[in-house]
Amino acid sequence: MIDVPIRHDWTRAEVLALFDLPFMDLLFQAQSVHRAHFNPNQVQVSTLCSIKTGACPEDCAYCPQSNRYDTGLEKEKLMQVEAVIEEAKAAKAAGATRFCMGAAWRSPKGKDMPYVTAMVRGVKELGLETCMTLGMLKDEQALELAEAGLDYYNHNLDTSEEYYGEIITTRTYQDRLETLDRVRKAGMKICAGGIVGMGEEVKDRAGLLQQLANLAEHPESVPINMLVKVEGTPLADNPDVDPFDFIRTIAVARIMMPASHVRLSAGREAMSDEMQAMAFFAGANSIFYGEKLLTTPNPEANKDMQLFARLGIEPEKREVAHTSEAEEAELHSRLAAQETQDRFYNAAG
Ligand code: SAM
Ligand code: DTB
Ligand code: SF4
Repeated sequence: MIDVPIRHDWTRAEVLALFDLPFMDLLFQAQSVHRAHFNPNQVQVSTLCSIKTGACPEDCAYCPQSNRYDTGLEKEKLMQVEAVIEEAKAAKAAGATRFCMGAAWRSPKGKDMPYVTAMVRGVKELGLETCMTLGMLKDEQALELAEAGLDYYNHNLDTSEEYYGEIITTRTYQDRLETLDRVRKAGMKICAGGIVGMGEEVKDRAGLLQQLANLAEHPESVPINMLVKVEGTPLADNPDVDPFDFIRTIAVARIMMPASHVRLSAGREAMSDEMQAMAFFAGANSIFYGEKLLTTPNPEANKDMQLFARLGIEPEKREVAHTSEAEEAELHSRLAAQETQDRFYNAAG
């Protein structure tokens, strides 16, 4: 087995050189790296649930949930905790090991926190891994989620820093990096990736992956989404991505972040079985599973299971992640330090 170092010092030229490799050379390298860290015949399965849908104040040009675009989406209030737990039970029964709860928020409000933390606790009790994506977080919100037992927080960089302003104007790239930093400091695992097909160039795909791989620790989960074109959004008429260019992005992500799960995320509804198989060969080892992403369709669960069977892929079992006493004590001391700091600032301000 090859020895694959985990690097955090990728230059743009090195990343572009990977994108420039002949396709077969790139795929061979990606598959070799993949085998150094993972069983190539296992894919992790996560199910998404939109816990609060639509009416988002942000202007992300790809998103059907932004209130700036008329996409015909029915907005919905924050779901009841019990209803979310019912959805999680169904996801578990269908074979998912992680339940990802997404909210169309710029950031959660204080009044939302008791509900979302109750969702985390309830879903965790079912024996599922938990993930949330709620927008930008403050320090204390990140700590509250970590204390509730949230395993992963998803917050995507979406694209390169240079192209970002073409897609979103209501929050900065730096805002996103700061939220990722807070998630890490609170002790949660990071899920961060981006979207291919927004009109970006290869250098922007390289820039996105360079940012992610040069973080102090690689995100444990790297979702690579293919743009789902939704009528009414500014990107609705974007040209299709060349499937090979999409696969190249997966392969480069795999090579740069060898021990991370790379997720073949949104966009599978528009992909052939052959394209998905090629994405798995390029190193993707996670999918969103279940007939809906947040608001748009995803392949039927039984269709995915049939594809897995045809490829000899088995769903990855969940990691048994018991929090050790030492980790628990460390989390409590971080929370106590944060409270002291808050009291100090409140008294000072
Ligand atoms: N509102 C929160 C936020 O933006 O951080 C969480 C939910 S948001 C829908 C999560 C991610 O979904 C986005 O960052 C984006 O990468 C992805 N996404 C949204 N709409 C998409 C689309 N039409 N196609 C592909 N990915 C999309
Ligand atoms: C991610 O990278 N992709 C997911 C998840 N993280 C939250 C969301 C995809 C959303 C696709 C459009 C929709 O269904 O609304
Ligand atoms: Fe809102 Fe998230 Fe959609 Fe952006 S991606 S518009 S923040 S729901």
